[in-house]
Amino acid sequence: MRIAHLADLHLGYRAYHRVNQRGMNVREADVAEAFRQAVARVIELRPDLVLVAGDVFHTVRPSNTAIADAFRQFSLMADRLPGVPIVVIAGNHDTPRSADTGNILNLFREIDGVRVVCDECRTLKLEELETSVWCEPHVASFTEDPPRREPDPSARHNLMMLHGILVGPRGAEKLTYISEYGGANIDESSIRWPEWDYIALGHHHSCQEIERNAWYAGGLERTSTNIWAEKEEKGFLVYDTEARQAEFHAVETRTMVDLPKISAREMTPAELDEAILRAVSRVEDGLRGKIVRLLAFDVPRGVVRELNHKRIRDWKAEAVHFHLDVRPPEIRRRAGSGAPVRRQTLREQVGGFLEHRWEIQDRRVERPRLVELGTRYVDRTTEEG
Ligand SMILES: [Mn+2]
Repeated sequence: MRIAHLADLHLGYRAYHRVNQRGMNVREADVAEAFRQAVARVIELRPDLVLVAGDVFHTVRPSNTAIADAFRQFSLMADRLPGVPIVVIAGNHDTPRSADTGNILNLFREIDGVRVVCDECRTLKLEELETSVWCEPHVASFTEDPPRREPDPSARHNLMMLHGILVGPRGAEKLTYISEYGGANIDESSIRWPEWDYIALGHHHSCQEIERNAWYAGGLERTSTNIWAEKEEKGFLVYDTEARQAEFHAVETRTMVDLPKISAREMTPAELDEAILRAVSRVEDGLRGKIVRLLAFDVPRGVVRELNHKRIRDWKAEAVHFHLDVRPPEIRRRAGSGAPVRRQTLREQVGGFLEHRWEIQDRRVERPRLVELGTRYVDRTTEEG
């Protein structure tokens, strides 16, 4: 049996306040386009089964455009692959905090051939394939006691699909960055790995083998909290249960360029400007249509002020996103090992997390206010000892 395994589509994701000719956020359009490509490719590949391991949508309330687009693509896939079951579970992004909000993924139940599991663990029996799929959506994993994950003895093939972050030696070794906060922790020892023909994982945004029979498919576009950690190609997997082998199928994504870092120590503004210009000119065919980052370390505030901001603004206008990430000199202190390190204070960690990492799902929350409140609470606990 050949299984197409997709995950973390994040349809409706938006970033950078940049719109295309049709008035659509450029990144939202990119994500939709990556999914279109993936669907077209899945249709060509004619798998026996399609698994979508959570985070179909980036938010609990995606835009109408994102919903309509997703519905169209799932309908197309179901229509072109008659008799091929398409099984979808909810991830942390498309699971509302309150049960009475209802899950938008349930809409896809209207499509013949699509099955959706949002609210609890369920074993789906796919008679035509003599296969059972243990479906474990985010809410079901997000509990203190892990569910008892049992293969179905009456099935020829037993598959498992879940969405979360593996906690244990495999996760520690193989999940090298945090895709996103807010995922369920899945204790590796609660899974009896060899008992399953395939384990389709979602949540980690890079394609990653965990065991020979267990993979994260990774996302189709770069939508992690820190996209710069997603250097690899994006796409989906086709797993063959007989050969016990996974094949990766890449999709085309927006070009992302992370320029070599500049160490600006002792540089004058003119020298740093020159170094920045040199770095940016190295981008082949210019910045247009690209997401570009340039990191410069050890830049004092006074130097930042005197940089050529007009030119930087032009680059920002040209690229889809140009991020000149200028960092001030760090206060260093010697640690026991002799290496110069500076540990962040708890206040800085909390502030940084809320400022850059925490994904605000509720529009009423203002980020500056959130950061202010978070750091104030830290201060208060410190004061109270
Ligand atoms: Mn995700």
